[in-house]
Amino acid sequence: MTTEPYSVQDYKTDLKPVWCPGCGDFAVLNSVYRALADLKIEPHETVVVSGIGCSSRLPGYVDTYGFNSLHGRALPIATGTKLAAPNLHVIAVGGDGDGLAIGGNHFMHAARRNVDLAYFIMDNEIYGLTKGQAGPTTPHGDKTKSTTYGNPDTGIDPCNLAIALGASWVARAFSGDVKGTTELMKTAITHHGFAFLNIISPCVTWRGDDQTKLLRPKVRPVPADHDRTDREAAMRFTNESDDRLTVGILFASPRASLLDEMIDMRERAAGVAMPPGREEILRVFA
Ligand SMILES: Cc1ncc(C[n+]2csc(CCOP(=O)(O)OP(=O)(O)O)c2C)c(N)n1
Ligand code: SF4
Ligand SMILES: [Mg+2]
Repeated sequence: MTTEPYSVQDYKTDLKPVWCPGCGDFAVLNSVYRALADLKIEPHETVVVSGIGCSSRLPGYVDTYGFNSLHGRALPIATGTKLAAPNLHVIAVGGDGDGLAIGGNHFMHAARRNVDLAYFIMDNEIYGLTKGQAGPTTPHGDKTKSTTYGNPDTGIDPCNLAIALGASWVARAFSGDVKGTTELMKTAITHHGFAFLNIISPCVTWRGDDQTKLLRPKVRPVPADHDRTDREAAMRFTNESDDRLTVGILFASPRASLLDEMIDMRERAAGVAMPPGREEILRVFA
């Protein structure tokens, strides 16, 4: 981090986003710019890694290091990046299909290992780039290009999954609320361990205007008295009833990250004491 003032403009590339007008991902991108500017994170201290999908185009629009990789492979690449360069802020991004279908296995292991990175899913409940097939978060009964009579599968709640898998920080956002999403991103980026933020980001092309119209009135903040260290309480905000979409930090329970554990093992094996703090850990790996 730096004391230099950074503005949103400093994080923009010359590429213009090619998303459809009205796509929720524009607002997500704005939140990323604002979060990085507010945190005063130097562009060269940051890497944004994605898979493939409309949402996975995002690294091309952010003037940090970036990697638009393979479908479903954002998390293993982000994990390798963090282990090889622990001083970098690693942010993985992508779609619901990318992260929960083909990439679902990697989601499981990044969460249980508590890899020290932030992961933002742009959840439009559809495969946008490939023209509107149902995906893992498509609600039961919804008609899509691949489920013309209605989706026979039950959609999964990504936050429910993340909490169950061992993520140490889990939150939900609505892309239309740029301020709220920005604040959640800032906390996710500075969290020590695996921070998962599911951002509901409507697809106007394959889900129509209805998705935004249906979702916006359901959005409500997590109650002020919610104990975010309570796993069971957090689970109650997942798989919510049809008229409610709670946004905010659902679960936060810090624990040793993968990097901490690896250093701990190495120090134990060498018979020397574990370095006391985060700065020490980063210095050992630098
Ligand atoms: C190995 C592989 N399988 C399938 C595809 C085709 N494919 C590209 S993007 C995509 C789904 C994208 O959906 P999502 O991740 O939800 O992103 P969105 O476009 O909705 O933002 C698929 C199936 C691919 N590129 N590579
Ligand atoms: S197809 Fe959907 S997700 Fe893709 S850019 Fe267009 S509105 Fe966004
Ligand atoms: Mg999608």
